[in-house]
Amino acid sequence: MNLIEKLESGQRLSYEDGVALYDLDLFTLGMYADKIRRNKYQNKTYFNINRHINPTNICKDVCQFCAYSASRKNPKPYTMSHDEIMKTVDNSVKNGIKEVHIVSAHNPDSGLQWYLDVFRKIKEKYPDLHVKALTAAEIHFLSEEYNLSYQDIIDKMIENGVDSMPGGGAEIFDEKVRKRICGGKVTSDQWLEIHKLWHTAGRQSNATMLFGHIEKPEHRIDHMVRLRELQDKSGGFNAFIPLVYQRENNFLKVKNFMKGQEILKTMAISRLMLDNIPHIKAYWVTSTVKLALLSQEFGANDLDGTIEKESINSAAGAASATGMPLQEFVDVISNSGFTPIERDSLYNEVRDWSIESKWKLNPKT
Ligand code: V47
Repeated sequence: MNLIEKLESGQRLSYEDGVALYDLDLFTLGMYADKIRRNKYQNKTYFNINRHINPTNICKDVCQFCAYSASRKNPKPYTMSHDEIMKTVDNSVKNGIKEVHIVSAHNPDSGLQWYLDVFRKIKEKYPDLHVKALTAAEIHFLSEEYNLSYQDIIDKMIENGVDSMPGGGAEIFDEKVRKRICGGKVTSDQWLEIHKLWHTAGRQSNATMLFGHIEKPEHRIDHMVRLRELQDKSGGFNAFIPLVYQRENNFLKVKNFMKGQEILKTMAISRLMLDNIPHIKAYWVTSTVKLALLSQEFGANDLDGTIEKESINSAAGAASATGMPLQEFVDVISNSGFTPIERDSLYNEVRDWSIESKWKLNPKT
C-alpha cells in the first residue's frame, strides 16, 4: 500500500511514512488531517478558561532555548511567595478561570514542600478549580533533589491536590538533539516513564514537542512515534501540543525561522501520526493567533485557553504576556468559521460559546 492509499484507508502510519509525509504538499496533508478532525469533532474548537502561573524563574538547568530562567540573558531572578500565588489565584477565580496551570524553573531553594503546600492551599480554598501542575522535568528535578522515586513525588502531588500534569519538558526526544538543546535535564526515557507512572495512577496528562530549532523533520516523527507507543500502553495523554520555537533572548543560535507552511504541515502530520491521542492543540502563544486559527483547518481541534498571563514563552518573544480576553477568544474562533466550545481540563464539554455570544448580542433571541 502506498502512502496515499494508507491515508485514504486510515491505516496506522509508520516512522518512514511519517518522514515521507513532509514531502507531500500542504493542502494534501491538510485535507487528510481535516477529514479526521471533522469526523471526530465536526466544527467544534475546544478551549478553556485558564490561568498560567510561573512561580519562580531560578533554575539549576541551562536549556539553550530557554529565555525564561534567570541567567546572564535574563538577570532578573524571582520567586513568588505563597501569598502572591494565592492572590493571583483569588483574582483569577473571580475572573472565572476553571484551571490553574503551574509550572516553573528547577529552583533548588524552593523545595518540594513549598510546591506541595501551595497546591494544597489552592485545592482547600477552591476544590472545583482544576490544578494542572509540574512537568515531568520538574518531577525529575525534585526526585533528584530529595532522593525520592518518581512514584513518591507523584503520590505526594495527588495527595496535595494536583489533578493533571502538563506536557512541558518533552522538547525533542532524539538523544543527540536533546543533548545539544537541554543536556542535563530529564532524559527522554525518564520523561516517558514519569508520564507512564502518572497514567498508571489513573491520571491524565498532555505531551508537548518543541520544534523549529535545530531538529529535523525526522526527529519530530521519532518524537511522535515514541509518544504513540506509550499511549498504546498507558492511554493517559489527552492532547499533543507542538510548541513553535521562539527565538529571542536565548542561547540557541537559530538563523532560519520556520515558515508558516512548515508549522501547518507539522500540525497536520501530528493529527495523522497520532491516531491514539484525541486532541491536537494549536497553542496560539507560540504559533501566533492567526496560525492557530488556520491550524483548525489542518487537524487542530483545541486552542488552549485565555491564559491571563504567561512568562515562559513570552520571555522568548511570544505575544502572550497578558493572555487574551474571553470575548475576544470566542470571537476569533467564531469569526474563523468554527464553533467555540468551552471544555474542562479533561475535555468534557462545558458550554457552547457561539450560543452564549449570540445571546449576549441579542438577549431576546
Ligand atoms: O517545557 C521554553 C517550552 C514549555 C521556549 O500541557 C519554549 O496543556 C518555544 O509546556 N520557544 C512550557 N517554547 C509550556 C508548556 C505548555 C504550554 C501550554 C499548554 C501546555 C499543556 C503545556 O515551553 C517548556 C518548553 O518546552 N519553551 N522555551 C522557546 N524559546
